[in-house]
Amino acid sequence: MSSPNYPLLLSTWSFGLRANAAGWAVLQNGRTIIDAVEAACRDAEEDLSNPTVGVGGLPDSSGRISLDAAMMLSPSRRGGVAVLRRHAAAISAARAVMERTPHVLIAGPDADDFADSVGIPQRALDTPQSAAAYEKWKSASADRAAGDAEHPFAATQANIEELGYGGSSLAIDEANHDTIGVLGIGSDGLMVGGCTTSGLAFKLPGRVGDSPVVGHSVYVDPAVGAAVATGHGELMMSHCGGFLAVEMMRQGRTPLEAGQEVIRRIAQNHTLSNHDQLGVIVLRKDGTWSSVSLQSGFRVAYQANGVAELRTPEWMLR
Ligand code: SD4
Repeated sequence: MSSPNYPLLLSTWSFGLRANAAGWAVLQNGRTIIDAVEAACRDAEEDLSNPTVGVGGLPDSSGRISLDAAMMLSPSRRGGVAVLRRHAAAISAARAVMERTPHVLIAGPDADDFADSVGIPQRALDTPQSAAAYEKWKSASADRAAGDAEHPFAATQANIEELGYGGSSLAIDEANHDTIGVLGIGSDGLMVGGCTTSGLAFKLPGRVGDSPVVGHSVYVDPAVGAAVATGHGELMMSHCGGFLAVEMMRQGRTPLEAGQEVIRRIAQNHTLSNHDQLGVIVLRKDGTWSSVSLQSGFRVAYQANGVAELRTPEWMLR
C-alpha cells in the first residue's frame, strides 16, 4: 500500500537535508525505512563538517566526547545507548539494542562493549576542532567558577552551549545545537523514529539527556504517530515530551496542537532563559505532520515525493 503522504523523512536542523538525502537513497535502493532512518542518522554522525553529532561532537566538562542515541518503532520495539565513548555509530548500537536484546537502554562502558559485541567498529570521536572548542570553554568556565564558590558546577550548567561558542550574541540555530532527530514513514506505512547526539556541550560527565531515553525525545506508537525533539534535554525529560506529544494525538489533538501542548507545559513549569531552545517534530500515522519550537532558529528538513526542503516551525512560543 502506498499513500500520497509517504514515504516521508523529517529531520531536525538544516543538516537534516543531507541526512534525509542519504536516507532517501537507501529507500530508493529498495531497503526499509528502518535502514533509511539509520542511514540519515549515520550521515550526521560521520559528517565532519557538523561539529555537533557523532565524530567531532562537542565534549563534556572533562574534555571527553560521549554519544547518546535511540531508535523506536513501537512500545515493544525500541532501544537506546547512552554515554558511548568509543564508537561513532551510536544509532546503529541503539538499533542493535532494539533488535537483538530484551532491553531498552544500555549505558556507559558496557554500551561500548555491547557495540563491540555486535561488530560496530570503534572510532576516535575527537577532532582538533572539538579539542580547541574544549580549551576555549575551559578557560571561560574557570573564570565563571572562580566567581561562584557556592555553586561549583555553575560553569558547567548555565548556558553551556553559549560558552561553547564563546559569545553572548548566541543565535539559537543549527550551529549550536547538536542532535539529529529523524522521523520516517515507509511506503508500507511503517513508522520509525531515530535520534543521535553528543548531548549538551560541556555537560557533566555521565549526564544523560532526552535523546537516548525513549519517551523523552523520540516516541513512536504505530496506532497513533511519532515525535522527536532537539534542544535542552532536561526540559523535554521533565515532561516526557515525546510521549506527551503522541499521547495528545491519541486524544484527538492535531500534530500542531500536540506539539504546542508540549512546549506550553514546559514553559509553564520552568523559568526559561533566552538561550533555551526546543524543537519538536510531530507526525501522525497518516503522514500529516507539524513542528513547533520555543523560539526562532529551529528548522525541519522535509523529504517526500521528490521534494527536499527546509521548513520553519509552524508555531513558536515566542
Ligand atoms: C540533549 N537534546 O542531550 C539533547 C541536545 C540537543 O540541540 O538536542 N541539542 O539534551
